[in-house]
Amino acid sequence: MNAGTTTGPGSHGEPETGLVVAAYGRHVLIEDERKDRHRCILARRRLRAVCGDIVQWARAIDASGGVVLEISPRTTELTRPSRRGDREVLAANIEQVVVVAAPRPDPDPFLIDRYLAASELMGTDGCLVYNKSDLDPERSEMDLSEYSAVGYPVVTTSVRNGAGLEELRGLLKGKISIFVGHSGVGKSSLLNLLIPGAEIETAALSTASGEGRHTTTASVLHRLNVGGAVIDSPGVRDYAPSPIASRDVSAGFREIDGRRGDCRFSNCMHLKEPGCAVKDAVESGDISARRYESYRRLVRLMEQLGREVS
Ligand SMILES: Nc1nc2c(ncn2[C@@H]2O[C@H](COP(=O)(O)OP(=O)(O)O)[C@@H](O)[C@H]2O)c(=O)[nH]1
Ligand SMILES: [Mg+2]
Ligand SMILES: [Zn+2]
Repeated sequence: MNAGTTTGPGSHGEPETGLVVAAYGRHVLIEDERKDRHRCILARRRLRAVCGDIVQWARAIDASGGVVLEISPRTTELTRPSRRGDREVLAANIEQVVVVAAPRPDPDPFLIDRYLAASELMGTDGCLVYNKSDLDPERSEMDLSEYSAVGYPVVTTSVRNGAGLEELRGLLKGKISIFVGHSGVGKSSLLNLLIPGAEIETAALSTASGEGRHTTTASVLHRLNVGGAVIDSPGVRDYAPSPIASRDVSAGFREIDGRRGDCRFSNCMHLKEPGCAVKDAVESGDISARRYESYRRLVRLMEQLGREVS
């Protein structure tokens, strides 16, 4: 019986509200209001659910699982450029982007800046976790002050010796966060330390979805016992926010955006214009030259993406 795709009278219960804790194509795992999890199928081809979505769903009466009927409007969307050049939603209703970096694999500050820019652009909190601090006791492999100087919380952690774990827990408490960053920096290890059994749970979820091979490619939402939740996202080699106008890039860099009104020209792009307060601040060292370079690179990237779509 194809209970997963029909919603005829009698086959399903009344619609109820649920939370998407994992999505694998048309298969999604829904957490109900009692925090039980159910394997569901999207009712219509046009529906596209991502981790963190709030949905209306109906449970199958004579079988396990159910069907997702509607996806509620999202408060935030973490996106990246899709292969076709527009935007692909990675996760929904996020309140905080937690960028995880480590001494190894080599930290990439430009990648960190692009994630923080994405969090600024979607209007959520952003913060930085420097994990594997046991490998860099002197904190010499990365300039963390670039981030704390502009107001991002920075937490130094180690899964090896437990350093910073309580501070991290405090940062995550009561919010829906997503862990992002290079693969291999320790996102899943941190999560497993925060939520013992998270790894086992991830494996169980992907088996229940019947799509076990997606274990490492899907985002999974885990509840914290202090309130809130963390979405563990698969590791990436690279990331950029989805296409925006190049003049909107400055909104992704708070120290640049904050000087917007001080430039001679109101439409200053802070690139070659005279009387640019941002370039002055870079010269005087008030803005990190490296963060500014990140801004310029992202402007160039958005110009390229813009040309590709048009
Ligand atoms: N030395 C050290 N190794 C760590 C730490 N955290 C994670 N690792 C190791 O780094 C590797 C990648 O970790 P993983 O959690 O899979 O990274 P992810 O790809 O970001 O999820 C594993 O071999 C972990 O054991 C840490 O704090 N210190
Ligand atoms: Mg991982
Ligand atoms: Zn300017």
